[in-house]
Amino acid sequence: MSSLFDSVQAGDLNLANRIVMAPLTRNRSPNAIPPDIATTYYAQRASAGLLITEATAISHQGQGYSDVPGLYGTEQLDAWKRVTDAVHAKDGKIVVQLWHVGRVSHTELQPDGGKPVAPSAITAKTKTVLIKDGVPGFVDTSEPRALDAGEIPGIVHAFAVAARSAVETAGFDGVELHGANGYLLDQFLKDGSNKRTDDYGGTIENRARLLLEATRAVVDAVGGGKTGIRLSPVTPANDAHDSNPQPLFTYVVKQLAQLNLAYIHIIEGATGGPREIADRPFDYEALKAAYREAGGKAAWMVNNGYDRPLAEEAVKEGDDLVAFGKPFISNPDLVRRLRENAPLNEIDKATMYGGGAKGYTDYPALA
Ligand code: 8OZ
Repeated sequence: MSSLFDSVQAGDLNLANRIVMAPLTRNRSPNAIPPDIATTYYAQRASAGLLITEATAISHQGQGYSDVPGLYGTEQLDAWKRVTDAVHAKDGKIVVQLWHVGRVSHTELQPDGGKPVAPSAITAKTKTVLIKDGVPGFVDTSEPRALDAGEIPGIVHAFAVAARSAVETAGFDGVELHGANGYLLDQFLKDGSNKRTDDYGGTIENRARLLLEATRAVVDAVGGGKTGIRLSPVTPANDAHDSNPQPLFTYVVKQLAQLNLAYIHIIEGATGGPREIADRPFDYEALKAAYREAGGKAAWMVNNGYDRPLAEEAVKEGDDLVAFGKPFISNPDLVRRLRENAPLNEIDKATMYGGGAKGYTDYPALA
């Protein structure tokens, strides 16, 4: 029987323990370049079995919030290399989350002030963050335009290029496709946001096509053993909704089973909120069973609202990895605190998005 503190293999990644730092948006990267103190922030947390970076735009079009990082410019990649070097110096492992926001964006953040892109021209009922004169504020997302089918290969290619740059130039141990939380890949998956009538809309197979093409392209670029993917079957985040998620995600994981991935990362329930949603039931055990029955060997990573007892239970019951989000913001030494059952620092919500060192690199570790 495994414990949270046992090592585990996830594809090519040999992880010292099963505690993962979930991707956490921090809005501290002006011009999409991670700041120097991002090096300190991630290195402070390097005792996690795996660090997943904050979501990182694969292209300028893929950006949807102020001051989030990117992977498409040399200065961005150089800055990330300093981060991965610092994590590796502390024997940590770090993958970058590959992000295209789709419609969750604003014209002010898009190349040439254009409309954000989406499967269909339906505005997401959600907000994004624009930072003006250093002050973050929530604004409605802009009306998107539907992608032309001819633009889709370019997006698939952008995922692959970002993945290759991440591993070969920025020194990451691998990558995670952001297939969750109502961003582009999730927008294509779900019938609330995808009303297309071409090969990328309609049936489950068609709605899953972009996510699977992007994943295969990333696997071709860096290898399945360095590739993970994050999915959120029922989250309402960013106006995501699907009329029948169980068969949709069953199909997705069965297809992913053929790609020899490092891990599958599942957000259970509402991202950062309740683990059960009354009108959005979902059977996660059945999803995992479908993946294993289809031959999937990747590590199975669970996330959302885990504390120590729930995480230990999950690992005992056969989940391989547990990702912790907010507890990792306020506890750089979360692994030690869980091991010693020590109290956790409270999070300061006011410094989660935007700002500098305060609420970023100044949370204390145990003496
Ligand atoms: C919080 C604020 C902005 C973005 C996600 C990338 O939900 C995010 C995100 C979270 O996956």
